[in-house]
Amino acid sequence: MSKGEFDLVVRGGTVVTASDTFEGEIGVRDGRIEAVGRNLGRGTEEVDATGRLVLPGGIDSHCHLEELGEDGGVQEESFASGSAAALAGGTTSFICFLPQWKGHTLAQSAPGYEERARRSRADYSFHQIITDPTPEVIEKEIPALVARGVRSLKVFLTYDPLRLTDGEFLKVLATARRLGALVTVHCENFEAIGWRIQALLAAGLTDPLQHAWSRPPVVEREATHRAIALAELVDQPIQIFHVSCAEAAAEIARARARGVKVWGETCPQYLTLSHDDLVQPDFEGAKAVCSPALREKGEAERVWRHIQDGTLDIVTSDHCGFSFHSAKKNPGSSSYGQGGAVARPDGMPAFNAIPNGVPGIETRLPVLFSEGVSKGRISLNDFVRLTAANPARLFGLAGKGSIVPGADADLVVWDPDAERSVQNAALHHAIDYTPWEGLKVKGWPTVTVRRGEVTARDGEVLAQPGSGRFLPRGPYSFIAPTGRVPDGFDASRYA
Ligand code: DUC
Ligand code: ZN
Ligand code: ZN
Repeated sequence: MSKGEFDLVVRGGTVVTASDTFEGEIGVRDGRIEAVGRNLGRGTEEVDATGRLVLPGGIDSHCHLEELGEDGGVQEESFASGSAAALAGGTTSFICFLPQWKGHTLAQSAPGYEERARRSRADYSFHQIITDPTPEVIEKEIPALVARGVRSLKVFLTYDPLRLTDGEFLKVLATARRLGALVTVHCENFEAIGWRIQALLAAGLTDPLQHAWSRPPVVEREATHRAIALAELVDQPIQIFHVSCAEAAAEIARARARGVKVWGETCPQYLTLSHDDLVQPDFEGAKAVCSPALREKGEAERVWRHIQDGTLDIVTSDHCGFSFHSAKKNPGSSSYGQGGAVARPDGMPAFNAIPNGVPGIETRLPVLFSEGVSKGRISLNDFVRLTAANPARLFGLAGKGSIVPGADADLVVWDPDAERSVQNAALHHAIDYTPWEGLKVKGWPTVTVRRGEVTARDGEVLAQPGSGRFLPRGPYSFIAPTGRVPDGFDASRYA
């Protein structure tokens, strides 16, 4: 192929960003967008987007890949398979989690994890999970980590080996404030869930549906309220992960109205699934066990409303690599559960031993597009904002999430009219099911470009393992504290 003016030109499509929709061509050189306009010169490679949309590559800022357990267990989804699924589904960058095992330093936890991540085909960054904020972790390890570009911490307010007490959470918030990092929070009340689990087991109620009964919306609402209140006390910006119900979203809206810097994330499962998915024959309800839990029918529509009113800023997958046969029906010692296995007469685990989480890194964009844009709940620009622009802005991913000269050439050519039925057999993840099996969707990605390279086309993944890049995140002003602390006393400088 003779050399063109650009390495790649995407032509003929309707370009959509978080703020604009226009007919245009995109010229790419050295992995970056060089020109956006009309009548651009030839590209060495050309992508025909006639009749299609051209969107910024998706950013999935919350997914679990190849996580290593202290017992030597590894989550089934590898970086190579999970990132193939990401690219096939139109996602060019993701943020996953560096684990901390309780009782261990960060350095001792999950050795070799960053080495494993280098197998990714998509670009990636990390959140650091903090389960044990010892003086060494707080004073030495977190500062070193932030300096290396890991600029967000994840804390859990539930799960036995992961959760923090309020006092520990305050220490993490104060540390993040001093260092200019964002704190992301899993909000559920651990003690309340434990109390409900014991009662449900004592009553002989052990089905997957009881997973939802063990952690109803009030449990999430209380923890969301508490997380925001403690963040407000410290004046540390936070993001509430995976909001599943209107009650929790309302806590975010109320806090925002009084000027607190708090953002909200939700996931396709909370916009499309319900208790009905937990009540399925042959133990298949286990496929829909995730936390926070799925809610009663009707709740999803209320969560959509909080997307529409701007309370929820981001839609991620919370992708988890637990297959139905190997993990959901045969739990090992996953951290994402609460309580030991109770034997049921059918040999299946009780609800509280089923590992929590659903796979969705590849279906996130098609399901959201179909249920959101195609069904008229959100606009095209909202779709881009929720899935690419806001994750980039909120997590400081410079050069990502937009289509402007100078940005990384991460693009998805999207067919808004393609009608598909979601089939696990056609997905690229390593998991043996999708909770959206058989869902009819309208809208599907056809070509995914990552830093100027065509990485997936019509369901075929072309990128090689190891072609993704680590994305270090430097300081960014969007997450600066407000400067308002109770009584004008900034305790985080001393604690
Ligand atoms: N929720 C899940 O469902 N799985 C993993 C972690 C989480 O918070
Ligand atoms: Zn979580
Ligand atoms: Zn998660």
